[in-house]
Amino acid sequence: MDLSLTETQKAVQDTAREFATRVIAPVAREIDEKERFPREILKGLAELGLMAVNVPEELGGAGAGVVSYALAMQEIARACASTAVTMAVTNMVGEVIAAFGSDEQKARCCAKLASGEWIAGAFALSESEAGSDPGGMRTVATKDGTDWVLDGAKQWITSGAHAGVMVVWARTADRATHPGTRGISCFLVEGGTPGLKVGRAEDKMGIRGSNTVPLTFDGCRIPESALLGQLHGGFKIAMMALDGGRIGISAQAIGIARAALEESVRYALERKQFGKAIAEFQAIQWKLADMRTQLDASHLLCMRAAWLKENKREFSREASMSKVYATEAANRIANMAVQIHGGYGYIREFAAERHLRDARVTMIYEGTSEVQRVVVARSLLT
Ligand code: COS
Repeated sequence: MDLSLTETQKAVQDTAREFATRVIAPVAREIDEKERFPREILKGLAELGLMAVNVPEELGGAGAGVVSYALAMQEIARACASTAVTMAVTNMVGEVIAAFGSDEQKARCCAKLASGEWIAGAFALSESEAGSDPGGMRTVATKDGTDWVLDGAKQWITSGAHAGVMVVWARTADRATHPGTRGISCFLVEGGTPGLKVGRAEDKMGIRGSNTVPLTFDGCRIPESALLGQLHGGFKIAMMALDGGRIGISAQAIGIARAALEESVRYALERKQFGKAIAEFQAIQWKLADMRTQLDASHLLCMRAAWLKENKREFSREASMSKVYATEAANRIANMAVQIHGGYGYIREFAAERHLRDARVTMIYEGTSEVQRVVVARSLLT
C-alpha cells in the first residue's frame, strides 16, 4: 500500500503549512481572545487557493482534490481552529454549488468564493428545533409568481454575518403530499438580500474567532433561479454535502490534536520536576504515546475517506467513522495536553486550554458523534 502523497498534495500541504506557521499561528491567540473574524487571513487563504481546494479549476477553484483539501485543513486547524472552520464551510459551499448548481449559479458563485471576493460561504440547514433531525425543519419557501419567498429561522450558522452566499434549505411542499424529507428544497441566497436578518453572534466556548449566528427570513424574496438542484430534492443535497463536510471536520480535529501533541512534547522536555524533565517519567511518556497513536489512527481514517471521495467511491460511512473517531480522539488528546501542562494547561498563557475548548465542538457540528454512529450502524444493518 502506497501512502505517499502526490506532488500536488505535497505542494498544497506545504503551502498551507507555511502560511499557517508564518501568518496564522502568531495571531491565533488574539483571534480567540478578541473573538475576531480574521478577514485578512481568509483573503490570504483565498489567494493561495485554499478556499476552494476541491472546486474545479474551470470554476475558479484549485482543482486539487479531496486529499489535498483534508491535508490543508489539518495544517490550518493546527494553527487556528476558528480560521479552519470558516475555511471548511466555505469550501463545502463552493463544492456543493459546483456539484449541484446550474451553469449560471456556478459561474456567479464559485469564482467569488474561491477568490475571496466573497469572504465566506454559509450553510444554513439547522434550526433551533431541527439540528440532528434537519428533516424536521420549519422554514418554508412559497412560490409567488416566478419568485420564491422564504420565511423561517436558521440557527448556529457559521459565517452567517459575513457570507457572500448562503445555501439555505426550506420546505417547498407539505408532509401530506411529500412525506419525510421529500418536500425540502435548497436555495442560494446572497448576503444582504432584503428580508434576511442576521441575529446576534453566539458567545461560544471555543472557535471564538468564527462567526456563528441565527438567521431570520421574513418574506425574503429570491428569484426562481435561486433554486439549487431539483425541486424537493434538497435533503439529499444536504446529506451529500455533509458527507464531504465530515471529512473536513475530522481533518480540523486532527489539526487541533496535532498542535496539542506538539506543544505537549515541547513542554514535557522543558518542564522539570523532581530534578528532571517530566518527559522522563513514564506517566507522561505513556500519555504522549497514546496521543500519537490516536492521532495517526485519526489521520489514516481521514485519508481513507478523502481518497474514497476523490476517487468517486462510496464514502459516507467512512466519512462518519473518520469524524467520530478523529473528533473524539482530538478531545482526549487535547485533554491529555492540558494534564501534561499541569496548572499551566489551565491558564491562557499556554495554548493547551484553547485547543481543548476548540476541539469540543467538533463532536457536535456537521453531525454529532451520535449521528455519525447512526450512519455507521445503519450501513452495517441495512
Ligand atoms: N447521501 C445521499 N442521500 C442520502 C444520504 C446520503 N449520505 N443519507 C440519506 N440520504 C437520503 C435517503 O436515501 C433518503 O432518500 P429517499 O427519500 O429517496 O428514501 C433520504 O435522504 C432520507 O434519508 P433518511 O430517512 O435516512 O433520513 P433521516 O431523517 O432518518 O436522517 C440522519 C438520517 C440522522 C443521518 C441525518 O438526518 C443526519 O445526517 N442528521 C445530522 C444532520 C447534521 O449533520 N446536522 C448538522 C448541520 S451542519 S452544522
